[in-house]
Amino acid sequence: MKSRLNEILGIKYPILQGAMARIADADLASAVSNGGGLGIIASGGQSAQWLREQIKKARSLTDKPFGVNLMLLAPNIDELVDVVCEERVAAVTTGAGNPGKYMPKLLAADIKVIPVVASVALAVRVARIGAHAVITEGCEAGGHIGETTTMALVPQVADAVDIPVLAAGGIADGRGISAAFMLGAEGVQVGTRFLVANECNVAQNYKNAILKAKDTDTCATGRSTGHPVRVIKNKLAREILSLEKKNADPAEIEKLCTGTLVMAVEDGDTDHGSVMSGQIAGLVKKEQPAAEIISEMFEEAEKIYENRSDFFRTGCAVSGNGKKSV
Ligand code: TUI
Repeated sequence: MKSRLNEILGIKYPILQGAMARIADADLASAVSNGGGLGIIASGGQSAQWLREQIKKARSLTDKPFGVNLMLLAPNIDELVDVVCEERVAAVTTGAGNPGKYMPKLLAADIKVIPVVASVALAVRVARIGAHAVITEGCEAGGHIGETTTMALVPQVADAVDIPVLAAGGIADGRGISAAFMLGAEGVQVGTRFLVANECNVAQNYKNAILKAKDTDTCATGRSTGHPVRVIKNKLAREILSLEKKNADPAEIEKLCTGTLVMAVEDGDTDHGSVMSGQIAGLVKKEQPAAEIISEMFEEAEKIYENRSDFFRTGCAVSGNGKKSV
């Protein structure tokens, strides 16, 4: 499966690795890039020095292109932008805001800019100011989310912009890729499935929480603070939800969340930490190398495409996971 993204980014498969804050480092990004996708180093919550070191490390681990994610709510965002421009990374994805202020600088450094958007309005705005592609992220995704689902958002964004659209949120296998392409996407961004990649340096307890999650095990906390975040429904999440139900002061909730991502990611405290995960975690059942995740997903998607006429002839598609056949 090829799209304009393969040419724009110089990658074999049109798949980007999601930017998991505090998790996605040079090890994971280079493994994804070596597997033919575009690996992403997540700079959210990290220092400029950490980011520069990770970029250099990734360059030592792969000769393929990789990117950096800029979380626009980061207090040191200006410094992080300077680092990606000085290091001239191949691509940047942005999240949690409007990247307009930084676009001229990023484009001048010859960086491919791919903002994550949660609305048609922002997709149109970033396309107008030179974005090379746009990641349309539905609220099935893990971490900071918008309000609209992938299913509803992707076709509306695809109709509204001429640049390539990637779908994100709820995609973890070949069926998700196929569905995204059917909706008008030319690529996908996948986060949750890469959390359990062998090369992902997150605490084993965090991986285990993803591996054992069921379909209904995530929830969105923080709607009352204006920063909804999808996480595994654990002790911390239940406490936040209960406070929100009682209309607690948003400042109190923000305080309760401080430091909780690091607790989950580094200490493996999956009861009191923030275990960010997409709704598709219930489909993620095994740890494997990142390259294998990518090839498996695209093999499944291609099988579905080869058998696509079965959708209409028999009303039963050959399932991408091989469990069902006509
Ligand atoms: O950014 C993400 N996901 C993230 S960032 C993150 S770090 C964090 N930690 C604690 C609290 C909050 C964040 C964890 N997960 N995804 C990309 C994304 N961007 N999702 C939604 C959006 C988004 C939402 C609204 C982008 C733009 C937007 O509107 C901006 C505007 O001005 O219209």
